[in-house]
Amino acid sequence: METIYNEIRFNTEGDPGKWESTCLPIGNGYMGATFFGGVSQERVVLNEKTLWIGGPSPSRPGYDAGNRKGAYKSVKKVQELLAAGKYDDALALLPDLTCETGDGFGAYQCLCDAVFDFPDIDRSKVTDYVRKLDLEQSLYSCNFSHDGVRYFRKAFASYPARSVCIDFSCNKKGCINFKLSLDKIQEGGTVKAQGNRLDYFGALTDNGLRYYAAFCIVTEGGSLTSSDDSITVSGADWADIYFTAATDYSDEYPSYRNVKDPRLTVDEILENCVKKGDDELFDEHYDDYIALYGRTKLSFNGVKNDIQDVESLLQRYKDGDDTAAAQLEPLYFQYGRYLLISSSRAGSLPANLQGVWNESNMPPWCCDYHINVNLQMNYWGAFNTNLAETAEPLVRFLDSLRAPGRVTAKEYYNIVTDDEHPENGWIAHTQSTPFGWTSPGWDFYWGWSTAAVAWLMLNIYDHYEFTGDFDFMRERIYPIMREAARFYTQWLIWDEKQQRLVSSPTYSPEHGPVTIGNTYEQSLILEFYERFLDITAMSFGEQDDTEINEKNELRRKIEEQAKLLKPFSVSKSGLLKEWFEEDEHDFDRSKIQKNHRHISHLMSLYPGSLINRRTPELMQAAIATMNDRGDESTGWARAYKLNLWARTGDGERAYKLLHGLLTDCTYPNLWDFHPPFQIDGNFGGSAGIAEMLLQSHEVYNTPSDYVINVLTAIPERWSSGEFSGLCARGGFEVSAKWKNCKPTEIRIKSLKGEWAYVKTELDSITDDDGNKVDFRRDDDIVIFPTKPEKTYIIS
Ligand code: FUC
Repeated sequence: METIYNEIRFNTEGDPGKWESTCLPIGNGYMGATFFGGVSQERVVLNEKTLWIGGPSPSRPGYDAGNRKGAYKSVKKVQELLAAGKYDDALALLPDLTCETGDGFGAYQCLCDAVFDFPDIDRSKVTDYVRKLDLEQSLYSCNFSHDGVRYFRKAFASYPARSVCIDFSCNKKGCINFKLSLDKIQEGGTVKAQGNRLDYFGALTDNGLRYYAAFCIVTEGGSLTSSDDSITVSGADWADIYFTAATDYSDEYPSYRNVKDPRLTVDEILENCVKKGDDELFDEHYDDYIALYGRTKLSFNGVKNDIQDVESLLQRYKDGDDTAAAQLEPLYFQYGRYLLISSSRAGSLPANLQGVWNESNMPPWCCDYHINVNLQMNYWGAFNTNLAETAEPLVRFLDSLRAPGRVTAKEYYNIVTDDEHPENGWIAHTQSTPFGWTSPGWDFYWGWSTAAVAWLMLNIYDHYEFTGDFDFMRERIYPIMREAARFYTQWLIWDEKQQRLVSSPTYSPEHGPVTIGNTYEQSLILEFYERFLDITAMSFGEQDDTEINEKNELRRKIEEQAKLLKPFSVSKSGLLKEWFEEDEHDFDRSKIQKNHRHISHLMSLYPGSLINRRTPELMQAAIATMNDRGDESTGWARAYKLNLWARTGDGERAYKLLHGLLTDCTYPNLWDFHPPFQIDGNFGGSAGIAEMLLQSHEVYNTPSDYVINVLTAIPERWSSGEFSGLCARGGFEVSAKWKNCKPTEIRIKSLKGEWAYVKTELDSITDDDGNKVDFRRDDDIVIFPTKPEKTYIIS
């Protein structure tokens, strides 16, 4: 496929007062940097992902992540009162089902702004200005002409070098002049310039977390002088500025600190940067980045994506221009992938509500890890868009929540881990933090979400389904899932009236009444159970009979419980019920909002799979539900609905949602907004585009016979095109070309050597050596065996 230049380009400077809509972001998972491209002053907002207030602190000796001691007694009472129909009495107890205190919840902090002043640049004399983010190289640049000189400013964030590298040059010797200083530093922080280094360090006043950041400037020609807190470069030919930062945060419960002085980390990194130099660092960065980003390509209707600035692109898109659509949509798709690579790499925390980018010390929702949709959505594109490595921080984060999550399981659910019952169950609720915050929120009516963990288990289970990496699953994923499974098996109770096994109390995010066994909780637990049964059908090399018996006993319990969860029912008006009790005469409708952004009863349409084309009645009820809820909403909710409609196979409707996301919920820099800026919509939108092009959640026969279904929800607007390198469950990389909305060629690369089940009318299969491949056809599905690393061409 021809190279496509995916760029986000502006012909105007950004506005530091409008950070979330005009900046351009780079990141390496650990750190983020956002640029505005100011010609006489460049302000760079800098982030280090572990710089959080909250958690344990000398000033908060009793920190217990909000857990309310013995809250399980109130939970039990609420269960009994709800079962007895004493609704008001149950509600009166809900304040006991919240966290004891919000103190220590904390917030993600902004490290500081780096301010580059260019005294000799007069804005009024600047011409031919362009600033852009080149997604193919993960490279920010800002170039312009001034007084007959062409200036080039570049920056990239390297994962292998764990640094941000900024480079200033121009086409005339001796013209690089600037002063570097810092702004918006943390309270009590120290800034010290000496020689070519500017260091900034301190400990957060809230929790004593130590941080260290430093810039190292290398120049050619001219002079470099440092004052107390700034460095000035005059008359240089070029300047390279290396930046890095670290904290003494560790994800280890309960101290959440490591012993290494962050200064040592910073010194080692900068030494390496200086040794390598900008060119070598860029090559190393590019190789690392392209190995991930370069796996997937997408183009529609033969249109190339190598032109004009993003503001006019968005305007033309809004005006209905077809070419603009065929440029913007693949760009948005790739931007989601770029943002994920830039904000989620092994070694740091997962992408938060703003990825890794944050200009405030009090960001919206503290920039935390919301797990009643947002963190899950951040990783929806990790597997189908071929970026499995970016999910490692998520797996690690969930693992780190197990120890504190056991305390919450004990206090709120009476599920106790002790010597006799090790790793006996962990749980977390709507919001979590790097300091193991797993207790419910400070208000029950958004803070309680027992099924959030079950939902996250679907995310990490997908790692195995898409990559087939058995060792990673056995060692990293399975222990997390097993402990979550132990939790739910002990939590569910029998409800006599409903004749079901239920989670109770339940609250459908974030609206409606408190009920017993709502669809959100019941369906997510069942989705999780089904997956758990699938993976535990395999042997994990259990060491002895005790382990085998334990596993079998857990499986037996889950098999039994799965049958009794009965998550779905259809209301009198033909909608999928969000609340089981919906049709009862005394059902409390006062808190229901018809167009509420959450549509949590459709979890089994997406990301789950229990509602699919083989369950036509439920599918019909789900579609009626989506129509009833409407299309307009906040950014992430539109991205969710895009994925939901894609799962129904309705390409036109999915496209409408994508169009709305891009026109109504996207800033000029292509960040998604809620408002405010929230990155989940970017990730969900990118995943949704992939979901329209390729689905693999439906099975042919047994649980692992995933059917590869290309162009599942293809709209007229994408009548011809090609994609390469999307991923399907079962361990396949899939590419396709199509015309008139019908595939002309499908290429399947097998990773694991599983049988392939491909839904297609095409009738000839060859392998990559040109040999004809025998296959069996069952109706619209072709079935053939594959070998690892071989590619099969269906035409
Ligand atoms: C959930 C949503 C809100 C917001 C917040 C971060 O609680 O309901 O809309 O996205 O997460």
